[in-house]
Amino acid sequence: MRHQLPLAGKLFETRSHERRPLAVGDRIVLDETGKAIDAVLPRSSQLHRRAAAEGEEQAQVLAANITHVLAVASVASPPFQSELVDGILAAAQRERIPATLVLSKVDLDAELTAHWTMVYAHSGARVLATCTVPGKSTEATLNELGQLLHQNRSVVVGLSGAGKSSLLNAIVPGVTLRTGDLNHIRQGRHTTTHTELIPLPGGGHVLDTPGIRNFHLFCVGSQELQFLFPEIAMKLPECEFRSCLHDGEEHCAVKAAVARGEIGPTRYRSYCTMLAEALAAERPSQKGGKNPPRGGGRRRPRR
Ligand SMILES: Nc1nc2c(ncn2[C@@H]2O[C@H](COP(=O)(O)OP(=O)(O)OP(=O)(O)O)[C@@H](O)[C@H]2O)c(=O)[nH]1
Ligand SMILES: [Mg+2]
Ligand SMILES: [Zn+2]
Repeated sequence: MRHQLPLAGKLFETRSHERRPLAVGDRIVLDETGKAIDAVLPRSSQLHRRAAAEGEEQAQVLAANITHVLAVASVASPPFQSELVDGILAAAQRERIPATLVLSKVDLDAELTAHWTMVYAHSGARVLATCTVPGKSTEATLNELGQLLHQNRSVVVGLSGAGKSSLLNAIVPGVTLRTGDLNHIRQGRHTTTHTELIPLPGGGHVLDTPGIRNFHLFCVGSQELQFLFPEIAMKLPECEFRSCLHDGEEHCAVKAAVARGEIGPTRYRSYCTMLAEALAAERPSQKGGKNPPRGGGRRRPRR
């Protein structure tokens, strides 16, 4: 059953760092009349990004109280977008929410499927390659995904047209979400226009979301970023300088691993882009600089 309830005015003041005080998946408390939302209970987890707003930085919470993030990215049509995927995976890592990367539409390009599977092998996310086209569908990975969905409260995120709703239609019996025409999507029209929480027969919940074009982390620190890319974090003990941020230092184990092909160049590029943004936000001259500058201790040798 669906109800529309107003929010108590105080929620707009106490949660001003968020663009909206309530997110899909939130647990709420009603007031004594039972007709208005009085409080939002603390979240066990949230997937949030920097809202594209002017003025003070605000967070947009895409989903609250989730146990699984499903990033869907097509290998072709629309083309795979590394920065978007890396932003989603880093945000999940930040909240310690297990993530799965679905490489969708694998019927369109086997070579790219193999390439991206390899790039994300050490990203901390489970990688599943899928196709939902009748007659060519990937039964094993769709079944595996079905199991994951039944055990979790999952949020499905990705570019418009990546095939998020098609995936849920193929996996969940009885679900018939509207799916899009790529010509409409190319003109900037999303097929799914609001986030929907779908209870699954047999257990679990899924939140299908409208497509997003970018995913910038909200208020992330320059020192924190390296830990959001597990394949980078793995190399840290080998960098010569303890304060190495892996963006140009000598004797950097991360750069060496990129050169040897152990870390994907697109993953490293996404890290460097996020790092540059975080450092710019930390500069003291900038308003809203919340984190300490990285300071002069950067070249401290490890021993
Ligand atoms: N070739 C191929 N096309 C697919 C596959 N899965 C989905 N599509 C097509 O991709 C288009 C977009 O699919 P949707 O499921 O609507 O995409 P979405 O990610 O939900 O899009 P938004 O709701 O706009 O965010 C549709 O035309 C689907 O038929 C697949 O495995 N292979
Ligand atoms: Mg959709
Ligand atoms: Zn380094």
